[in-house]
Amino acid sequence: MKQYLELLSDILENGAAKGDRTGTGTRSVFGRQIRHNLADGFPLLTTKKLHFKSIANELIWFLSGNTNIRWLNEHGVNIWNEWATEAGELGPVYGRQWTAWPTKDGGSINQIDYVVNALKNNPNSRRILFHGWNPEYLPDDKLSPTENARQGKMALPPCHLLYQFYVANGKLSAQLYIRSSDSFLGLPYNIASVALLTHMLAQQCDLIAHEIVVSIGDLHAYSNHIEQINTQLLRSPRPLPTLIINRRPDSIYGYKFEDFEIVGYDAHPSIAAPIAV
Ligand code: UFP
Repeated sequence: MKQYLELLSDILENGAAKGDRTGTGTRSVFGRQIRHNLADGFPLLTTKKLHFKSIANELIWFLSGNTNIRWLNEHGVNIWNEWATEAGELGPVYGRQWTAWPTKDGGSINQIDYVVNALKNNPNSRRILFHGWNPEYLPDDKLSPTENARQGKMALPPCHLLYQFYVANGKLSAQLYIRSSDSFLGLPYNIASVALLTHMLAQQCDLIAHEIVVSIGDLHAYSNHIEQINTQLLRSPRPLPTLIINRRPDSIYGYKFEDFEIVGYDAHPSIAAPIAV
């Protein structure tokens, strides 16, 4: 994950000072990309220990269509707590749009079903994608995340929002577009998450997981993460771990955290950093 460290240096060297919604202040660059061949290992950052359990359970939660943090909390994931209402609701965020995009007649569309079906039956298609950006449900900037969720809007608009898949020679690649990326806290999670999803889809569709491409719009470092970023830049990346999936569930919705095994994850210690809400 040398490319990740290069992006951090790029932000520090070339980033424009930019104010932001959270009032924290950032250094920011626009339009960057990371590519990784999954045959070279599972892209879980080694210059800082990541909590793979949170990444996997969050993805399982997205795929279940759930938008309440209670299930996450029960499964040891607390990354969404700051944005939820007292009842744990986040509004129609990721999972809702992925699996039940609301339609004008009161029904819904499962975009994940569409992707699985296309990968199995029409792998040459150039239309194999799902999208989280549903303008009708975006939050009102003047209201707090929790107030938006109370009113049936998303607490936070999607950051990782467009997932496109590509099949050639029996190999599955994925490209993810992230409109806004917290380079220190969010990006390592988002990279591992799209890699895991690609492995799961490959298993379900009898394909070989190949390359992930992560394209980023506003890539930023918060002003209160600079010290942590510098600490990380002094560390040397180690060999990547391997992902083993122990079971083949009946569908993309059947995975459990226990199905995944990360082998050989030898990471530098974790680095704490405040999250901008
Ligand atoms: N963010 C990520 N990745 C995510 C996620 C959020 O980097 O998966 F959900 C960060 C990006 C940004 C903030 O720093 O959260 C969202 O703020 P905004 O909506 O103003 O871009």
